[in-house]
Amino acid sequence: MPMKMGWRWYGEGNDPISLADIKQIPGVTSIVWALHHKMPGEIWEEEEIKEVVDQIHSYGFDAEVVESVNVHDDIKIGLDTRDGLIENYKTCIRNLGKYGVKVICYNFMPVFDWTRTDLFHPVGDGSTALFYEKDKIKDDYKSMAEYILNFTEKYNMTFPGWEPERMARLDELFKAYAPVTKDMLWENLKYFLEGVLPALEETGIKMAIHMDDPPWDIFGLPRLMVDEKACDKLLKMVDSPYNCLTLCTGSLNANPNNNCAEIARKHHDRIAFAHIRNIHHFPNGDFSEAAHRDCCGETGIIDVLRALHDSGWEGYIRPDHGRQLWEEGPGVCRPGYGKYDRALGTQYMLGVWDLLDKLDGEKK
Ligand code: DNO
Repeated sequence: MPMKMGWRWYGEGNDPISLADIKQIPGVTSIVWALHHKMPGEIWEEEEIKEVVDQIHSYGFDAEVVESVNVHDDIKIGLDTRDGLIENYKTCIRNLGKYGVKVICYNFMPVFDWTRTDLFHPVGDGSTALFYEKDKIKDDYKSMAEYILNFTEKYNMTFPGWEPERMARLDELFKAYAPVTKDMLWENLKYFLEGVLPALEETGIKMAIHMDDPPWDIFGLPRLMVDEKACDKLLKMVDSPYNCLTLCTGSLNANPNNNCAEIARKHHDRIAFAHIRNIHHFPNGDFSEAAHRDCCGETGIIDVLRALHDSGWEGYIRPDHGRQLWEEGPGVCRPGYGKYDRALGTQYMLGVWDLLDKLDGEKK
């Protein structure tokens, strides 16, 4: 079975890009979806799951990857309430298993998911991209969160991981995380994974942890999935084929010392899902997201694809963030999730993959 090309879709009425639009992109077979109205800890009911899966199937796509079922802060912090919340998570896994889901992407980042300081930063060719200015992410977590939340409010577009209800309790959350060291966070992740494992074994669903974005501690909050060593540790800590990675090249390579192709070669059998994104680094440590074409950034997109291809990898892959092109200004698309650059990125990835297939065929 070859790899399966996916596309993240935010759902009917919640995404300006329709399933009919996505259908016109050659090679996309899998819709990566979620119930975006759900708060962490809530049960995803069967009827709600069925409704979305049916919509996706009606266009001939599979609905086998969910991104994300978010993990409640109490589980990450290790509070007494976590056992009940883990039970709820297991119910979500079982319900998703009934509708053919094979992979759940999730993250274990305290408080914030992906973090950027500019969502529409000029790239220099008329397009814009997400940008990270290192000096702006120091102590003032509130102004960073305010920037993102003002944006979501103004354009009536909530972002997963940036739920306004949670963000309204920022001080409380920071206080609750204060005693949580990196070691404790690892322990809490292990406890969570061991807790959900029976539901994974029953349903055959793989949990694929997303890399931390950016891959370093921010605002004093510990971050775990930051490099190759962390991937090794995670996979060994719960050594089950259901404990997997989402190899997010853009997240990892925000630290230019991370070699994503090497991680792909080493752990291909435990990479259930790959997010392919290119990063351009500035000498002062700032970075911008870039087009998928290898030479537009320094992430090594061709090397990563080749590493996956040469290992006979059969997981799910999707273009991650793209730039915003043409009329895709603020309010027109979700930052990073416009239509055009992700479609271009898909074709670039498939072009590389098809050529690698052809070269292999010629060797035989
Ligand atoms: C950003 C995404 C992340 C990802 C979560 C997974 O665009 O890649 O928000 O979905 O971290 O839980």
